[in-house]
Amino acid sequence: MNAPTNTVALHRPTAAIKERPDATWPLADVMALFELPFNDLMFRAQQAHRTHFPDGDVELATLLSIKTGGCEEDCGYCPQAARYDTGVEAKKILDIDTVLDAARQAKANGATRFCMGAAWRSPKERDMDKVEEMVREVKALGMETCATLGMLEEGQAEQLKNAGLDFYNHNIDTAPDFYNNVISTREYQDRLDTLGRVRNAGLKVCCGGIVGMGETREQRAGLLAQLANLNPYPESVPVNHLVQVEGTPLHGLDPLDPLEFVRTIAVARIIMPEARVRLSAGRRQLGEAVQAMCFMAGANSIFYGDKLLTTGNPEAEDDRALLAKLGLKTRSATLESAPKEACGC
Ligand code: SAM
Ligand code: DTB
Ligand code: SF4
Repeated sequence: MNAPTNTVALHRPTAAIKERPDATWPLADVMALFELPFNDLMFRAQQAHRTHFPDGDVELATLLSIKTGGCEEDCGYCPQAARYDTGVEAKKILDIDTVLDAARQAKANGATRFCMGAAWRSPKERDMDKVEEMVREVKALGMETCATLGMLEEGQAEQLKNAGLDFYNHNIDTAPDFYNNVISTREYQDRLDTLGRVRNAGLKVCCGGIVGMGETREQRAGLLAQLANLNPYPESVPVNHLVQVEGTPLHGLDPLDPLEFVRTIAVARIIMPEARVRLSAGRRQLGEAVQAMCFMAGANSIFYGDKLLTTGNPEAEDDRALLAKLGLKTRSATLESAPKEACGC
């Protein structure tokens, strides 16, 4: 497979978002955006997007599950929770060569970021050495690195930063007042604590949530308000559309109206204007027209490659065809630490 040719070189990695002294988003203001006539909301989102991302490029991030299944947590959406009968088998952590082969392939296909995910409540100290080696080696390939390993203890974020990690993904998943409907084995505050450790270690934050879990519009607004009120707000905001997996408690819900998903993306763009808003899980179910509306609403990042962690994602070839059809360029990052031959300048 070839890398997309319609790339735009940025000559810098994703910029860090600055602290904002007094900026907060009251829930009522976020709700008011959700309630706008659709075209007015899209117009506002386009204005924000064009102001902050004049190149209008789309970032390609490839995911790899480095440790699949057997997770002790009870997240109601997750096929990897051991307690649900979903057909996902628990596997051991991948070896470094397998991870590097996948990263090289992702880079050859045009991805600039490689995200390593583990089905852990939190990483054990014995896992950290292996993950740090993965991060070091993937970074040496000239890719942006991201990891999502669950909750971090004091010091672990620093260990990952020292190994060369750029981003840590840890989602708050939903609004505080809906959270207990979905997860009982960890608290909302635990998630915020981990995000604080990630920030303090100087890592960039990738944090978002899932919609379509039976929450109300106000709770979708609540999720986005929580994210926007983190100070600074996350550099990357993955907006996942629930992938309903048989065997999980959330399987069988009425799917979210696709236009409500587009609205969610648009509101995220307006209230976190400098963030990469990632159209994340659930793209297979959305189809091309809804995805095109999401790009119009300000989504400028996707998970790229035929698999997310355990579930399917559109084929890379189909994504390239869609981006080409829409005339969308892809981001080509030139990383400070990238070897010369990886430089896109
Ligand atoms: N175990 C770690 C944790 O929970 O933080 C990292 C991996 S976990 C799979 C990462 C995120 O994937 C979750 O927080 C959730 O937002 C998302 N996710 C998991 N299953 C999903 C599903 N079925 N549909 C949409 N998003 C999902
Ligand atoms: C995120 O917000 N979504 C990704 C990534 N971060 C780790 C995970 C989606 C998982 C979808 C279900 C699965 O494939 O297991
Ligand atoms: Fe485990 Fe993460 Fe899945 Fe929750 S989302 S069950 S913590 S893998």
